[in-house]
Amino acid sequence: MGRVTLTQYLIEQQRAGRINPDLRLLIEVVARAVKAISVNVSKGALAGVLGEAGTDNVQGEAQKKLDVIANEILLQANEWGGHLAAMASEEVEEVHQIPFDYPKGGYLLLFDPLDGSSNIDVNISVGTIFSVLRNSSGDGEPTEQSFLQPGREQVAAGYAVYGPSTLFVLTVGNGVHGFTLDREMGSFVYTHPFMTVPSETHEYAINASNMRHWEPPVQRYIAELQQGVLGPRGKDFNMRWVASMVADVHRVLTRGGIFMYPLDEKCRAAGGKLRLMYEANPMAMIIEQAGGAASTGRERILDVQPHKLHQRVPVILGSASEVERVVAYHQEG
Ligand code: P6P
Repeated sequence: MGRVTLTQYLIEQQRAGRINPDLRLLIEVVARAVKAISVNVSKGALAGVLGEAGTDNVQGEAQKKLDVIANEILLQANEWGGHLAAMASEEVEEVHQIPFDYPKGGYLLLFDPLDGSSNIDVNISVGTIFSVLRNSSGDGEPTEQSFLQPGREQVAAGYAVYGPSTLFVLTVGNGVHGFTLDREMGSFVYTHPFMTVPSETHEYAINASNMRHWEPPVQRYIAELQQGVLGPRGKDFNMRWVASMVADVHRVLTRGGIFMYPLDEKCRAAGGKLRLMYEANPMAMIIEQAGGAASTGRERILDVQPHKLHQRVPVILGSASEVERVVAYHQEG
């Protein structure tokens, strides 16, 4: 069989009635922006794009030059196509309106342009995460309120992971599909059809330095994993923590596992560490579409009713049986 590209996959999804031409164009434009970000990320020190930008983002975090570059690439790529009503970015406080001289469409695009960017300067994989909602504000200019829809309303979600290869992973509600960037051809090749999260696993991902801050259910769950074959789980487990959500979640999607950034005493006041609208929600849609589960520990992530565009939320996602166990421990208190 000849190589199928992202474009061909999207045309087939459109023919099957799963997406419309505007959503197809939206995803193709995001994928094109991802290619441009990949080129910048892969240049590293050669292009003077490493290091701090000298500015802070809405989260109060020091921006890397590549954070700013990736954000600009995504905003500029998506402004003119006529498929969007507005955009929201981790790097920008306010809703980004479509310039008045461009036509508007029916979708809202949210993204974390370069997640895990603290890893950039040490050459560790980073990624882009995006989420697509239908515009709920009619003909008026979209406001923050227009974006505040539960994750179950997403019509598409995906990420790019800039690792040894650049992968574009996407769901439009018909399973999860991966595409590998062919740098010579400049196209995304359909390499990972119907990705699924293995239900059983022996790997967990959590920042163990926060152990003393965790709530009892998480303390119990992790302690049992660490007791290994001598403990109630009856088998040994391995731990991984890249500190780049896209890299950690991609590993979970590819070979199973559980990824956890739970509520702890350090991040309790903020509601969690990871952002709901453009990190937790898109990853939760991907993981559920791949047969896994995604919870805050107390609630399905995709059912969380947002109250603020940049709000944070606890994240426990991956192999369904593991997530269900953690949720059960929260219910037991
Ligand atoms: P910590 C990166 O800054 C990020 O938002 C996620 O990509 C990652 O999973 C998490 O924070 C890492 O947090 O506390 O381990 O540095």
